[in-house]
Amino acid sequence: MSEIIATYLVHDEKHNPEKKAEEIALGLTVGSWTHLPELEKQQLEKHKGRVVSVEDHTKDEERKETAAVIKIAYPTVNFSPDLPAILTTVFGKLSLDGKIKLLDLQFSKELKSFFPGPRFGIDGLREKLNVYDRPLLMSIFKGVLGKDMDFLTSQLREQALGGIDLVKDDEILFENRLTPFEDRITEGKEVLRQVYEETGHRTLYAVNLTGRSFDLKDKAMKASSLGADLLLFNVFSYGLDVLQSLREDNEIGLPIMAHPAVSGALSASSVYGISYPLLLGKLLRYAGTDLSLFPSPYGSVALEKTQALSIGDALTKNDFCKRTFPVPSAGIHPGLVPLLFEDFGIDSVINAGGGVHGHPDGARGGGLAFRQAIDLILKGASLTDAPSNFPELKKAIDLWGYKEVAVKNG
Ligand code: 1AE
Repeated sequence: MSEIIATYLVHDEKHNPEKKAEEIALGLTVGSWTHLPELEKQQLEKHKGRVVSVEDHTKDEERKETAAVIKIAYPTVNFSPDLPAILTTVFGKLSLDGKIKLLDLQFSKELKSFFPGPRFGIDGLREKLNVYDRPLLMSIFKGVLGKDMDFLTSQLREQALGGIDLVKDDEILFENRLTPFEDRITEGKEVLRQVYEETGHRTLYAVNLTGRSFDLKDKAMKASSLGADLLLFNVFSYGLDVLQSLREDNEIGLPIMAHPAVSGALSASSVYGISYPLLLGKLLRYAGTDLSLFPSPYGSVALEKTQALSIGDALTKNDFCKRTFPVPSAGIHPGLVPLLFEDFGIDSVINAGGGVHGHPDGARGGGLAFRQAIDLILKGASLTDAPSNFPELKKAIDLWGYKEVAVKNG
């Protein structure tokens, strides 16, 4: 029988995680078990949850609770093969029932076959850009609220001239009169075409797909017909299944970049919610995002390093589907490139808003400074070795400093 196995961290006030595990396994599947007549028990057998393990007990005397990691297997026959049904089964009412955090979900092979994974993934996006030998560089429009198309397109041009590979809308830019969705796509495309003709550098633009849920499909199809490069999507304001529907629609057929807005409300607590690696890693990848943004361990909004690394791992490790680009973000400047490269490697995207636009030479200088930092790191050099022909990097380091990677022993 096919199952999905959920791993939870529980903090049990009754100091009996084994009992708690049994209650979950039965409560979320067949309900009451012990008082049922024998015939009914037999009929329900194939629906019954199963306690796989209860481990890592630690009794917290002060808080008077016992922490344990428990694994419960749920028969896939209980639910339809979609994320709304899966999440409601494994963490529906349970998410409201005291201190419990969903750490991971192990999908059976059969269940995985109902999920698309990314349409393009790391390799497909590299092909679109024709860049194979370095981390990609992304920047974010900044200060565009209340500004018109002239402002937006000149900012786009400066970012592209700085050698940036991907430019994304700010996630807080919604449908508006001054920079309408369709104009952003068509005029942005023209700017990037001109820069490509002038420099040979290709930049792709991720336009923010926003609005009411039922309008998204038509809007995304319109974006596709206008030649949009990518869609930015605030997936946690809508739901993972909406992302999956956008991914699966062949008439849309565009790469999707998932923004983590709102995910902190679901994942930031150490004792409640859904773990970051599951939410921003595995589930986003299975649902079909090509790029996943998340806070790096270093910038203005930071995640614990182990959490950030686990997200990167979930997005890129061997699985049934294509790999998703990890995009560690927030407060990133060129001086952090060595650490980001050390943590996330070549198959990642370095992403900055303020660290590009706040450069003394503007967005073009900011982009160049990042590209110079990436070049040095790939050569195994230190950022302090910046030669005199890297003036933009030097200015960035003078302004924001830099962090070297600690030398490893042995
Ligand atoms: C984790 C998301 C980061 C993001 O969307 C954003 O706008 C970052 O801006 P900066 O780089 O911190 O200015």
